[in-house]
Amino acid sequence: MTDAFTLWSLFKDSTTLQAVLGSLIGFLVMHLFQQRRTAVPNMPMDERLMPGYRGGLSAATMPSDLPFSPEMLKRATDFANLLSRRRSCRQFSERPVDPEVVRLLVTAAGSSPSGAHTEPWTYVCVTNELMKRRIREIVEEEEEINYARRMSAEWKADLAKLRTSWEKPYLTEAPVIVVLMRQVHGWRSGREEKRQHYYSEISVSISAGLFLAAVQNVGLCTLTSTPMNAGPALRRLLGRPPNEKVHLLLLRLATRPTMPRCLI
Ligand code: IYR
Repeated sequence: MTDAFTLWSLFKDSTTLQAVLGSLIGFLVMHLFQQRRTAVPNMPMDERLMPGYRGGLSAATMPSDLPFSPEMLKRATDFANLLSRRRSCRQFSERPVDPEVVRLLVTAAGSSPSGAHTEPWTYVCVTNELMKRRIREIVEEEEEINYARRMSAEWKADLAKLRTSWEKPYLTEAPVIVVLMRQVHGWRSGREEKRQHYYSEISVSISAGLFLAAVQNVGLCTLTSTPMNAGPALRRLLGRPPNEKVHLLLLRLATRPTMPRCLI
């Protein structure tokens, strides 16, 4: 009791002690507040993406908690194996893909890092037969000129082993065509002021990579395609605004490819 009294008298008379304790309390309150603001919401991602679903990674096996070995090695091996089985396919099954799966694949791709977190991508998923036919017409019209005049002899020689040509029947066979648009810039406060997009090419390409991995993970296939000179007409067909440019065409199919990997 006497000790407590002495401590209190010391504290009461010392402005230094008061200042130290005050700072300590202030620091603790700030720290707690920050923790609350940045803490990952308790709800697991699975549950947020798909209510009722409780599979996937449990809290105990989130990547940051993985024991170094052997679990980490096993996961690294499994993932490398999964991705090494990816193929660029030009023959597609026409079986449709569940739209909810497509939405989740785009959600995965949207987790990509981007310059100043501007997320400069738009995934346009086309399943409509008429639209796919129009996309094919636009691409084939340009590819015919590309193969005839715009591509060098060296380029065509390098492609010979892949047996590609201006003809793209897979554009109407694939159940989904995903056109990945790059937003060259964005908008602030409605459409009044342009918003700068930093490293948009790199950001969109990283996102495309995550998309390919996500597609591979569900057993579907893609063909990444960059149809030279067809971008503006595709953008207009899809009704996308002028600040978006066609970055890539990503095609997806429902089943494994109908052809084995070209061993060359
Ligand atoms: N875009 C054309 C040509 C083409 C170019 C490259 I480089 C490839 O790796 C594959 C094809 C086409 O799709 O046929």
